[in-house]
Amino acid sequence: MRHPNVPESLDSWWILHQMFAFDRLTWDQLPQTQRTELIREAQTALEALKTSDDTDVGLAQMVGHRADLMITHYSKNYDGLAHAQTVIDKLRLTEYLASSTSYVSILELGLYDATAKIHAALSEQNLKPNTQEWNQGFDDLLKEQEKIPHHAGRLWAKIPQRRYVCFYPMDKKRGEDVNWFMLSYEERSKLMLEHGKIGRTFHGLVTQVISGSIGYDNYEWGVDLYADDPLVFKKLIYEMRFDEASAKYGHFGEFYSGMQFSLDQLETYLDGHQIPALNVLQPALKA
Ligand code: 76R
Repeated sequence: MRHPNVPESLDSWWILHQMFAFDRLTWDQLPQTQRTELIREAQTALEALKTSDDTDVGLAQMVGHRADLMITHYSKNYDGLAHAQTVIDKLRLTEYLASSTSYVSILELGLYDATAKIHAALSEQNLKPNTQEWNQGFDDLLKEQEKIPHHAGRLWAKIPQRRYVCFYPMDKKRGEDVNWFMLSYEERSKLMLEHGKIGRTFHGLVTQVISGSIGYDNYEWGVDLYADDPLVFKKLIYEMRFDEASAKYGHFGEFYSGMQFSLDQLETYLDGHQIPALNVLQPALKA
C-alpha cells in the first residue's frame, strides 16, 4: 500500500476452497455404468481446469465431520473463480455432494520489509506521501519486487503437490486492548520477522500458502499448509502459538485437514478405496 502505515503485498492466484459432505451410501447404490459416466464427466471438467495456465484445481479427502471432500481452485482472475464454481455446480456428481462451506481469498506475499525500504527510498528522494510522485515511485519500486526470483517463483506456483493439506482461516486481533492494526509499522514488522524466523525452521518440511481474504470472506487470511507428514502441522502450529504474532494476536477459525489425491484417483476415492499415495503430476514444490 502506498500509505506509510500499511504493508504492501504481492497478490497472485485467486483462491476458492470448497468443502463438501459426500453422500457415500447413495452413491454406492448407483449402477457401475452410471458411476463411471459421472466420474468421467467430472474428470474431463476438472482436467480442463487443471491443465489450463490460468487455473488449477486440487482435490483432498478430508478427515473429520466438517468436510469429506475439499476442492481448491486457483484462478488468475476473479471471474475465473466464478467460472470454476459454475463448472463444479454443473457436474452431475454434485447431486451426491452437499456444500458445507467455502472460502474466498487471494494468494499474497507479505512485504513488511520491502515496503519499509521503498518508503525510505522515496523519502530520501524528498518525496511526500499522498502525492502523485510518491505514488508513482511506489508503484515502480513495487513492480521490481515481483521480479525477484524468490517472489516470482512463489507467486504463480500451482497448488503444492504434497500428500497432506491443512487449511484454516485466521484474523489478527482487533480488540479494545489488544489490537494488531493499532501497532506501529515497526512493531508489526518486527513481529512478522520473528514469525518468519520460526517458520523457516520448518523450511522444506512444509509449504505454506498465505492468502488474504479481507473483503471476500469472514476472516482476514487463509492459511494452507502442505506436507508429506501430517504431524508436521501440529508441530509447526504449536510452535507458532508461542510466538507473539500468534500468541497475542492470532485468532483462528475452523481447522480442516486431509489427504490430497490426483484427478486419476477420483474413482478410487469415490468408490471408497484407500488412496495409496498422491500421484504427483507436477514436481513437488519447496516452500
Ligand atoms: O516469505 C517469507 O519467508 C516471509 C516471511 C513470512 C511472512 C511475511 C512468513 C513465513 N509468513 C508470513 C506472513 Mn506465515 N504462517 C502463518 C501461519 O497458526 C498460526 O499461528 C499462524 C498461521 C503459519 C503456520 C505460517 C507459517 N503468515 C503470514 C501472514 C500475513 C500476516 C500479515 O501480513 O500481517 C499470516 C496470517 C501468516 C500465518 N510462515 C512463514 C509460516 C512458515 C512455515 C513460514 C516460513 C516459510 C519458509 O520460509 O519456508
